[in-house]
Amino acid sequence: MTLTESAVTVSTTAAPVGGPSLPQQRTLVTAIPGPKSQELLARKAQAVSASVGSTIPVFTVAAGGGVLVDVDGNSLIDLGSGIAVTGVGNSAPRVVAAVAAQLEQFTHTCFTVAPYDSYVEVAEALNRLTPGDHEKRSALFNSGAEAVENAVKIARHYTGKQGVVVFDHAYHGRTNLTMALTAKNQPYKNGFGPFAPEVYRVPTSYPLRDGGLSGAEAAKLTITQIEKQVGAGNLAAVMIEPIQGEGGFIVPADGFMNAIVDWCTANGVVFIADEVQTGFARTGTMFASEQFGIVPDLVVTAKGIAGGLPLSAVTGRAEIMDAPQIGGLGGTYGGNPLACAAALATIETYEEDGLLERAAEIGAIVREVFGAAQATDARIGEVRGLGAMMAIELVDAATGEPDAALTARVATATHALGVIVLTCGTYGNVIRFLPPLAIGDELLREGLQVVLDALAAN
Ligand code: PLZ
Repeated sequence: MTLTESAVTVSTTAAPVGGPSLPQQRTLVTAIPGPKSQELLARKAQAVSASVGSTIPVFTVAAGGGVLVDVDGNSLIDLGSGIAVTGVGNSAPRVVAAVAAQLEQFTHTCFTVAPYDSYVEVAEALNRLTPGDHEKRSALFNSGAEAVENAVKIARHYTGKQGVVVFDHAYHGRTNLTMALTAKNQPYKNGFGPFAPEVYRVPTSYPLRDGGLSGAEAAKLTITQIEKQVGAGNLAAVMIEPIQGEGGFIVPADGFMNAIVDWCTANGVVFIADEVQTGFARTGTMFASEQFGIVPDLVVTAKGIAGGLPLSAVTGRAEIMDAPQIGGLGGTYGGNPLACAAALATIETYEEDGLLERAAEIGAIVREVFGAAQATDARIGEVRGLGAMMAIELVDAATGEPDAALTARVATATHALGVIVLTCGTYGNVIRFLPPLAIGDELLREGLQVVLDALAAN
């Protein structure tokens, strides 16, 4: 099949323009997936590595606000934001305008060859927005995993030490070092070893599943394990997601994070907050660290930073960030001008459109809906999260054991009804809600009701 033929096959009508002006409604005109998506799925199977999966079996032609329109003309409610990326919504107007203008000027010089001001402006914004009023510096990269790797490089260089402590249920990426940092074997690590050395895993605080330890109790166990099994003298960094994302939207008990930060400070260990998923207004504050009252030495950001364009960053204490040799940090595309233009427009959108407050409102709605459902359905083991980063953990009503099979059935049924939800969790039994902050109340409530209907039917 030639390219022209295939283009004709999949678009008999002109694709709708994305962005918030798309009709904000759930409309199903075919089964999910429809015939055109099925045709593309067949081509995907022939052309794309079978190892690259997709959560939803439909192909996108437009998205914006709280909806995603597929190639068959179905309009689905988006409760995933492409895994917490499009907080400002897809094709958000400021982002589109800024990237279009930048496209007309120049697309690439490589910042480490010929610099440009938007990179500096993004760094200034990150230094202003991340927790703490100490002097900061930033460096820009492409993906979350790449920024995580660089945070480790910087911490090692600064401390002259090598060990890195990470936590049970952690997710930090899929590159070799970040696979070592990530906890879960399937699907992220299985068969891909050997993994990078000098990575040590310790328990986290998981109130539903650690017997309800207080934050202080959980931290004591964790710190004892670090001291006995690694030793502060060998440790460059402790890295943690303030709320664990892929691991199950696990919110640590009060005081846990503070105790870990205090121990790091007292022991010359760099504390790194991986805010790749929690960052940028998602939890109701610009960064989740703020809500735990902690000031990380380094903060890693990505996802929500640039409205869907690939960009990531490490931001932190100037003396740590400036430690590596000149030229020690870089990369061809890190802080690409299109991504920087998008980031500046995205950050302006969070700040000007009241999206931090909106994230808190969204969280309150999710908590209200599932809190009420939990009262009559013991399979909802917990409703948890912060702001617009919420989840339900599904369990066997009798035993409280994780119910991954139920979770998969509910997610599949929800997709079939035209609502995009994502699952997560070490035990595969968590449904997470990461709607675009641009979604309206009515659409959000409709999407959540569909999840409840799917749960009731399963
Ligand atoms: N740190 C906390 O959540 C990415 C992974 C999706 P990249 N999470 C989504 C998948 O299946 O690959 C993530 C994260 C945290 C780091 C990362 C890695 O970010 O941009 O995917 O490299």
